[in-house]
Amino acid sequence: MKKWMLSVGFVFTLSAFATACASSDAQNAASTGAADQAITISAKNFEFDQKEIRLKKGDTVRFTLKNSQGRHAIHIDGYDKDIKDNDTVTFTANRTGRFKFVCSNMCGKGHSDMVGTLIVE
Ligand SMILES: [Cu+2]
Repeated sequence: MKKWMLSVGFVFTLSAFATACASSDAQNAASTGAADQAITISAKNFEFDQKEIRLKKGDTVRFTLKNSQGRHAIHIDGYDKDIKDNDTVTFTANRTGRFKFVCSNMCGKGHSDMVGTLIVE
């Protein structure tokens, strides 16, 4: 009898766990969304490894910045997005055009050379 009660308790605990995990997965999916494109930009003194990024209008993009040297950040004009080092920003490219992205962290003498273009077609 005791053994039977224990196993019922165990199964109940397991299913409660499974429910909790499933709902947090659903929340994660809702907050991060499914990205059409994942772009990682690597920055060093004083350039980005990608100077031109092309997206299709409506694409959801996950932008990640990794600094390999120095301290840089990215600001994307027109979309008003800021990405810090080791940070990922997700957004939908819902405006077409050419948008400048620049280093937004004063990093040294080559700071103003750190520019690129995001092209949304
Ligand atoms: Cu800079």
